[in-house]
Amino acid sequence: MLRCVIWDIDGTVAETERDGHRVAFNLAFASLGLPWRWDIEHYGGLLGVTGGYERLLFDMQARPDAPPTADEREGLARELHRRKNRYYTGEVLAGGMPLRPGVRELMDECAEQGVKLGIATTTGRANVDALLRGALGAGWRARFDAVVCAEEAPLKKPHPQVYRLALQQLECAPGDAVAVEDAPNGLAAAQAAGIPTLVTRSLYFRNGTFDAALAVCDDLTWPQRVSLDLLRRWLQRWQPAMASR
Ligand code: XBP
Repeated sequence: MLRCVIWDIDGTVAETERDGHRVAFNLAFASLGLPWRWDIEHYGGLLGVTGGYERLLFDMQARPDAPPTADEREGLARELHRRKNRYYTGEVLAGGMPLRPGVRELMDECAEQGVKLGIATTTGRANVDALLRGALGAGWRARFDAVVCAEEAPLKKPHPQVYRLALQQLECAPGDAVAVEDAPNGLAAAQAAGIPTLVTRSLYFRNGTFDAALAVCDDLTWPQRVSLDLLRRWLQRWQPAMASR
């Protein structure tokens, strides 16, 4: 029985990467006088690394002008990440970042039908708060029964930690939940926690292959509106298929 829908944030609930986090990273580089800039294409490649701090450290490996020692690189990455999050929650989200099509409708339907809502994300709590405050209003937190962020789940996707914690807080078995994700690392994390996963491909993962998904769509209204009824029908079809493997 479908009891919970657990949402990823970046790329899934809103298109936050290209015009949100990426722009804020570039503001952080500039604020420290660094010549580094992440263009749209380069950032797409970096999205294979989840977590902004981890992404910064990864990118520095290929930069001859990055600090020479691991300690210095970690210090710089921490400072850049702190600044990036400040720009993201302040300047970048100030203009408002809309929810992706169909997200609000599916969340509302869950609330109407008593299906719990959870969040499982590798980004920080302040980033989630700033995004959802803008999109859902100051009372957004009351809509969710569990909100698990980087602070509680330091092991980043594709590690399943964030999903396991969300299931615990929701008091929900993996087979009674559906995860909503946009990217291969997210799908792998939810799948490793045993949760059937709907993939709503984001800008950067339009051409991704998501063979293990419950279903794949371009957004929650295309090629058809994803309602709770449709999720339940997909689940009925999917569970027997999984059990017979
Ligand atoms: C999203 C990410 C994050 C954001 C920025 O992962 O990879 O790193 O880009 O987050 P997911 P930070 O959507 O799979 O949870 O706050 O760590 O910079």
